[in-house]
Amino acid sequence: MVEENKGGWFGRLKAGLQRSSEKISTGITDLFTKRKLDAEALQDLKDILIQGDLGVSTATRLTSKLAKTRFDQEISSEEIKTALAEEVATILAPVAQPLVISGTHKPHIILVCGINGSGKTTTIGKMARQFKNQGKSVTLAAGDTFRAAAVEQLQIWGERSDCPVISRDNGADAAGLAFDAIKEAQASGADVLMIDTAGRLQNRKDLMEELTKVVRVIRKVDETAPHSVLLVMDATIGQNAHSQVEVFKNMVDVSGLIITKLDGSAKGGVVVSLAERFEIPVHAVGVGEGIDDLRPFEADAFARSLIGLES
Ligand SMILES: Nc1nc2c(ncn2[C@@H]2O[C@H](COP(=O)(O)OP(=O)(O)O)[C@@H](O)[C@H]2O)c(=O)[nH]1
Ligand SMILES: [Mg+2]
Repeated sequence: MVEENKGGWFGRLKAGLQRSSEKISTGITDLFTKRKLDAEALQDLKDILIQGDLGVSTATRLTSKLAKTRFDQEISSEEIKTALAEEVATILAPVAQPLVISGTHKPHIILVCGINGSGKTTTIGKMARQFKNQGKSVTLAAGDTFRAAAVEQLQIWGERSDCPVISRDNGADAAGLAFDAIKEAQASGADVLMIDTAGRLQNRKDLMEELTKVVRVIRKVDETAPHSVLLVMDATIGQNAHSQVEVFKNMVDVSGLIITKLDGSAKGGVVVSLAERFEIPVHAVGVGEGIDDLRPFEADAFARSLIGLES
């Protein structure tokens, strides 16, 4: 994805995560103005992390780690934050993996799923632009045939990023559309095909079945595909993200996550608990609605921003 100077990326991320980091950072500062890291302080610290959406098990692990080296010592808020940020970065580092288009498959087929409103179509538009900037040819498939205006929305993104959009009428069979899109992308020699899907609500069994059907039909054309299955998730949902990953993982082989709306979400800490629990790569994060507002996910920058440290 787009190479970016670290300062720019960090500044943008930090601004975006401000509401998340405020809770954690201010909480820690209030808690540790010359205080011993005793059992009570550790419990308070754990509560702050849980309130910051890191989840109970991640918060417990982080505080136990701190206790191992610093228990009963006097510790400043800066020291706590630095140590925590390091531990958070250690959890995030293994999942901070950019999406790689190897060039082995032509096209590299990317299936994009996630619930309604999570940011799938927007993310596709942003990614299409990045691939184009890397000199790749990209085709988009308007696989959300369920919701009115979804096709039109993808077409607008297609125009912005100068990529052809393959679509059918509203209510058409999504699997059939995916089939046609692969054939067309193959015929035109596209490097990347991104397939949008409808927002599969967790209680809509029919839509769930549609998603697995799309995958079956894709495999009929190319048995190695889809080469990437991206789950797009909205950071503002906090801990509910866990059940969403579960549900989608059970339906399709989720190969990577994109976390959107980190600008202005107070629940960015959920990314840490997702990383620890699922170990699924996080390819990128959305920090705004614009075409350039998709950034690579960097463990250190994210950890320090989340805890409220300077770069
Ligand atoms: N602030 C912000 N808004 C976003 C981001 N990603 C998507 N959105 C907005 O979220 C809304 C739903 O996005 P959309 O792509 O239509 O979601 P879909 O239903 O999953 O396809 C739109 O208004 C987008 O502009 C992001 O990273 N930050
Ligand atoms: Mg959409």
